[in-house]
Parts: sequence; C-alpha cells; structure tokens
Amino acid sequence: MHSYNKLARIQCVLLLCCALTPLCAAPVRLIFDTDMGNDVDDAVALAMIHALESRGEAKLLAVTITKDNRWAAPFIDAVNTFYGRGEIPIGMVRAGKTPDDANMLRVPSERKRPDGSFVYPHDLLDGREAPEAVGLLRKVLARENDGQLVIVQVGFSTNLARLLDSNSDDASPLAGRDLVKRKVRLLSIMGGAFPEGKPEYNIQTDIPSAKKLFGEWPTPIVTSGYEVGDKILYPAASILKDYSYVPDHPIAEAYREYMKMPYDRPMWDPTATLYAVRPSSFSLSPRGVITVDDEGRTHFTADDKGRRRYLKATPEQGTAALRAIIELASRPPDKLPRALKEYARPSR
Ligand SMILES: [Ca+2]
Repeated sequence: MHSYNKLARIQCVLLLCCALTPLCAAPVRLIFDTDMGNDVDDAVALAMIHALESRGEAKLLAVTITKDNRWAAPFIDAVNTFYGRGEIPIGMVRAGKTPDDANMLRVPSERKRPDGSFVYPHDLLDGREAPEAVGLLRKVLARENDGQLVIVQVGFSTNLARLLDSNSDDASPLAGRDLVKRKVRLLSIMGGAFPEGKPEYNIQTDIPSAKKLFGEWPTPIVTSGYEVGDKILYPAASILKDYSYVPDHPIAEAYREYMKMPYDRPMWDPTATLYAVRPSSFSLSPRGVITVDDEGRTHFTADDKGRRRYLKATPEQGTAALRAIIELASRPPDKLPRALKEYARPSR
C-alpha cells in the first residue's frame, strides 16, 4: 500500500510538471499544406515548423502543395533536407492553381557547386514525380491516432476540398469527410479577411474549394485573416544577419529571390502556423459560421454552435509573435548537413 501511494505521488508530480511545462506536452502532429512559391512567408513558416520540431513542440508528418509548379516540391525537399528531415513525404496537387514559375523556388533548387552537386541537396527533382497530394493526405490521416492531427493550410483549399470528396481506398475504408472527422483535431488556415474585408488571395484563387472547406469541414477551423499577418513585418535585417551561420541558406536565398532586397514582408502564413502549435499566442473571435461569397469575400456570423473562429492579435501579441517567428525561423538545424559543412567558409 505504501509503495502504491508513493508511486501515485510521483505520478501526480509528473503530471503537474507536464501541465506547467510546455516542453513536456506531446508534440503537435502536423501536416503543412502550402502554395510554396507564391510568397516567401510560406518558406518562413516551413523553417519555423522545423525549429518547433527540434524543440519537441511539433512533428511534421507531410507537406502537401497547392501551387502546381514543378519547382515547389524540389524546393521544399531541399529545405527539409537542410533541416535534416529529407525523408518527410511531399504530396503535389494535380491540375492545380498558379502554375507560374517562381525564382524563389527555381533558383535555390537548381543552383549547383562547381563540382556539379546541389548547393541545397535534395532527391525530389521535379514535382511531377511527387505523389499526388490527396492520396498522401489519406495515407497520413489513416495512420494517425483519432482526434489528434492538426493541418495547417496556408495556400488554396484545393487539396483539402478534394480530401473531403475522396472515396475509400487502400489507406482507409472511410470516405474523406469521415476520415477527417475522425482524425483531425484542428484546421489552422491563413485565409480571408475579418470581420470583413476585400477578397483575400488564398480564398479568391480557388473560390469553390474555399466554399466547400468552410461549409463542410467536419471539425473546428481557426483562420488567420489578412489583417493579422499584414501588421507583422519580417525585418530584412534579420535575413541579412540571422541566417549567416551557413554560407548558403535556403530560406535566406528564397527571401532574396522573391523580391528586391531589402524589404520587410508581412508574415501571414507564419501566424496560422504559430497558432497551430502555440495557440496562446493569439486571441480568438467568438464561435461562428464562415461563408465565402462568389467574389471570394469571407463573411463571419457569430453562432454558439459554430465551429469556425478567426484569429485576433493585440499589438502586444503581434510584437511577441514577430519575435517568436524570427527566433524560430532563424534557428539553425540540429545538425548541419555534411555538404554545407564541407563547403563552409567565412560568412560573407
Ligand atoms: Ca501561402
């Protein structure tokens, strides 16, 4: 009896420690769905996820892409490899939106050393060789424990709307909607404008998919509207100094390729990413319903039974979020890739 009490006491103390220490919490199991290449904040968000995984706060299970350009997948594979996680599966949209080329994807993916090796090693050389995104989503969902998965969607709703409509397959006997209902705890989106505003890019680019997502997604959605990230500006100065721990950094290079430096870019996608893992970083609207109109505007109606909310940030929360985004995105990998060490030279 005595030893049983002692054990119970130890368990109690451990539980209390876990409740008080974020590091003790189980990592948030994530899928990152992105239109990588249309803006550079997706790249910052992916770097953040790697840092969150290194800190034990998150586990990146897969990346799925809604920008239908062949360089998106190689770039993401190069970033994942840089952070020591080149094995993370990458799924690609088929017949998707915005196929146009982007220097921030192509230049770092293609660039080679004088000896012919990639500056940023990767083995996925063309997005057309990557598995189709919805099939990959179904596989990953099917393997997860019920009610735990979090999906971060920072591009269009193409992949996730198709997931809802997907049929049973080898991965799971459940249809898409039922699979999502069983496995996904939260969908954290960057999209829309709240409480009202102009049509926002992620919504406007694939309006039918966004309508379906907000209307039919069977578990809670929290979305970070345009206005939240628009006030959180990543400083060009950080790109110039915080990434020089290696001579070549895929995130800094993508940033330089996206627009003429120096520029401070709004961090729309990183807000949805940060919320997914550290929800106390922001405030939330009341519960409600979100609809999307034919022009791509989002409309929120408060409703106690609703399962949609939008993010809100006080100026203090915005400042703290920016600090967290910079710290996370510029955190070095746990282990620098060998190729980078071999070529390491004094920082330029
Ligand atoms: Ca994006």
